[in-house]
Formats: sequence, C-alpha cells, structure tokens
Amino acid sequence: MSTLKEKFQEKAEPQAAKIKEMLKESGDLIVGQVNIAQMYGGMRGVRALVTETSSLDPERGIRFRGYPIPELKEKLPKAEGGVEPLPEGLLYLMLIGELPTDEDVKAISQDLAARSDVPDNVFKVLDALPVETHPMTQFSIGVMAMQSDSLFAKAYREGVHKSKLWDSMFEDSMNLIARLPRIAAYIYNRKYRDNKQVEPDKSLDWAANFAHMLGFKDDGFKKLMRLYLTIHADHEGGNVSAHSTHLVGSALSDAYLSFAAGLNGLAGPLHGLANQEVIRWVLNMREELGVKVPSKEQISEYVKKTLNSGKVVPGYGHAVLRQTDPRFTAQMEFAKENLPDDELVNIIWNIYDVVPDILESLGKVKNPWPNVDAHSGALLLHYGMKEYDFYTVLFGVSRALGVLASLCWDRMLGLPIERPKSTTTKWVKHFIEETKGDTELTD
Ligand code: NMX
Ligand code: MLT
Repeated sequence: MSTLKEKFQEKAEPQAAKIKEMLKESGDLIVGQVNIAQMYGGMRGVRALVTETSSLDPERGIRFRGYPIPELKEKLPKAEGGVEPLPEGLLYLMLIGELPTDEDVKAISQDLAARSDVPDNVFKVLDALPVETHPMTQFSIGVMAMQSDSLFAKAYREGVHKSKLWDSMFEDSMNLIARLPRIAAYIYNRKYRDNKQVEPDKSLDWAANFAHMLGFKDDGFKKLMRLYLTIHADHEGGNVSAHSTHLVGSALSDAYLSFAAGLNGLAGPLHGLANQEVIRWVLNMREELGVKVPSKEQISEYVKKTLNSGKVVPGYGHAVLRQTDPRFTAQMEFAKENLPDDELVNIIWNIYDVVPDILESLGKVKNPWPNVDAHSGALLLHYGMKEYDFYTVLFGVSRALGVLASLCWDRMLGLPIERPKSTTTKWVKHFIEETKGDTELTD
C-alpha cells in the first residue's frame, strides 16, 4: 500500500499541472468585483483565494471536499465499535480528495503515533512560562519552540528546488499534527492538574490518545473528541486562522511559523476564543441572576443587557453563514443522543430559542443564528472539562488538520507570495471624485 505522501503526490502533481494549463487558457476571466464598502468591510464576499480542502455555503454550511457533516459522519471510518468519525479520515479526505478506507485511516493513526514524540526542549520552554499564561499563548509558543526541527526550513536553506519543497512541508505538517495533542495536554496538565502528566498511549487513535493524555478516562469524552476534532478542522480558506496560516506560508515560512500565526488569529474572541466566551457568558448569567436554570424570559433580558452594554452575544453570527451552523447542529445531535438531560446543555438550547429573534430585531446583524462555538463548551463541561480558557486549544488542535493540509497543497501548486494591493483613503476619495468625473486618478 502506498503511503499518504505517495498518494498525495500521485493526486496533487497532475492537478498542479492541470491548474497551470487552466491559468494559461482562462486566467484572465473575471470572477468578481470589489466595492469600496468591501475594502473597509473586511473584504466580505470578495472571492480572491483558492483553498482545496473545504468550501462554505452560506445556507448549507461547510462541505469538506463536497461532503457535508452528516454524510461524513456516515462515510468516514470509525474506531472499533465507535459511531463518531475519526479525524484522521478527514485529514485523508482533505489531502487526497477521496474518502479513505479503514486501512488508510489505521495507517495514518499509526504514522501519527510514530511521529508524536515531542522534544524535551519544548517542555522546558513551556515550564519557563508563568502558569497563568493563557493556554492559547502557551500553545502558540509551544509550536514555535519546535520550529528549529523544521525540515522545510532546512531544505530551503540547503537549496532544494522549489518544485520539491512540498515534500518537506508535508513532513513538517505531519510531525506537527502528530505532536500537537501532546503539547496541548502538557499545557492542560501543568496548568490545571498540578502537572500530573499522562504518557501517550500509541495504540490509540489520534483523538482518543489526546483524551487519554488530558486525563479523561470516560469513553464518552473520547467519542466527543473524535467528533470535536473532526468538525472544527476546516472552514474554507478565508477565516482568520486558515487565511493567516496560508498568508504566512506564502512567504515560504515553514509549517511551524505559519501555523503559529494561524493559532494567534484563532485566539481572538471574534474567532476561536468565542468558545470560551460562550461558557463564561452563560456562567456569568447564572451568577448574576442567582439561578441555576434561567427561564427564557430571564435569558432574553440578559441578552438585551449584553447588547446594551456594547458587547456581542458570543457564539452567534457569522461572516459567511446565514443559517444555523451545521457544526452546532452536529453537537446538538450528539447531546440529544448522549446527554439529553444535562442542565447546561438545556440552557444552551433555550438560548438558541431566544437569541435569533433578538439579534434579528436589531436590523443590522446579518446572521442571527448560532455558530460552532455556541454549543461546544457545554459538551466539554458535561464530561468534566470545566477550565474554559483551554477550549480554544482544542479548536486549534483540530484546525491544524485543515490548514496544514492546505499548506501542503499551496506548496504543491507553487502558489506565490500573497501580496494584495492596499490603498489610502485619499486614493478612495480621489477615486470617487474621478468616477463622478471631477478629477484625475493618482496613487
Ligand atoms: N452579537 C451582537 N452583535 C452582533 C453579533 C452578535 N453575535 N454578530 C454581529 N453583530 C453585529 C456586528 O458587531 C456589527 O455591528 P456594528 O455594525 O455595530 O459594528 C453588525 O452586527 C453587522 O455584523 P455582521 O456583518 O452581521 O457580522 P460580521 O461578519 O462583521 O462578524 C462575527 C461576524 C462572527 C465576528 C460576529 O457575528 C460576532 O462578533 N459574533 C460573536 C462572536 C462569535 O461568536 N465569534 C465566533 C465565530 C465562529 N468562529 O469560531 O470563529
Ligand atoms: C471558522 O471555523 O473558522 C469560523 O466559523 C469562522 C469563519 O469561518 O470565518
């Protein structure tokens, strides 16, 4: 059986050649326009990136290589006796573009286990940080501490031909994906469990071993991790973590430098940090109201108070989606099957009943529906992970699968350094005047 790298080469090399041909023939076709509002408005809706791994439909949500989450849950290989997909299978799908067999997935689990040893110096770097340091900051530093191992940086320095650089990018990406759970677990155990570290169990799959190293023995938590690490893996190319990874990688920075950039973006409260903010917000609501289970009326009042104090309702809204996020729905289904009576989960469902109408009534929120972060914390809390500052690290471990698979594709396709044109408000004003016919345009 050929290795994942050989399969990637078999698939991606001819694809890269076809894309070159396509660009020669059709590169000058126009796919869209940009207006002034988009220049000031976070480039919303500007179609200017190519990402092969997944694509986001505003109404139907994420599709990984064309497969929506419910279909993936059915078609991706599972652990023995398991019901949730193995994230290794999604990695295969994103890299190769086809569904893997059980054998393919087993081979990836074994390969990742074999690559998973973390150099001692990384733990020393983490130990040197004040334990209060936010877990996402520690995680990003942990990734950076491994950069000296980059095979890509070494290959570049040794003058490897640019058409071959994808090979060391692939190796770095797999090494990084293999090691991330260990680093994340080390941070968790050092910060929250009196440094009680758990040795990896290399016989387990990637997600189950992560759950094991975090100190969770419950099979339910392992099951949740498999789902969690699958559904957070990718959200096409324009989101902050994917785009920053891609952007930094376009300068031929290696996978460690590029992924750390992505993590730093994920650590923002409007992006991945929203998962911790949701639980912080719900727990604050309970404390302020002095009740364990607030009524829908009380939730409604609290939402209005949040909005009136100039804050966002965390876990709601999206830059692209215009419907309930299917990743929210997948987690809701998991909860209905596994923990239907959980108090906090029921509060999350009551919030879902109340918030969209209120956000809609503001008249400015483009998507009043919940996103992935609205549900995840309640599931983690159920299994005993109460330290919500850690939640975004879990998101980061998962996001590595998508953004690093994309980085491999970027190098295989030989994409150039990303460098869009920026402009000044002076130029914009001139542009407006010129368009109205009043003046001549200069930079
Ligand atoms: N609560 C309150 N106001 C909101 C919300 C919300 N959940 N969502 C959007 N708005 C406001 C937004 O702040 C903006 O207000 P203003 O014009 O006064 O600046 C207005 O509605 C229009 O924003 P949109 O065009 O609807 O949203 P945009 O595309 O700019 O931003 C988010 C998308 C996701 C940043 C935004 O919806 C948000 O801040 N949500 C809460 C944070 C969150 O859950 N982020 C997680 C996203 C998913 N992820 O994991 O990354
Ligand atoms: C993501 O998973 O990256 C978020 O939903 C944000 C986005 O897509 O913009």
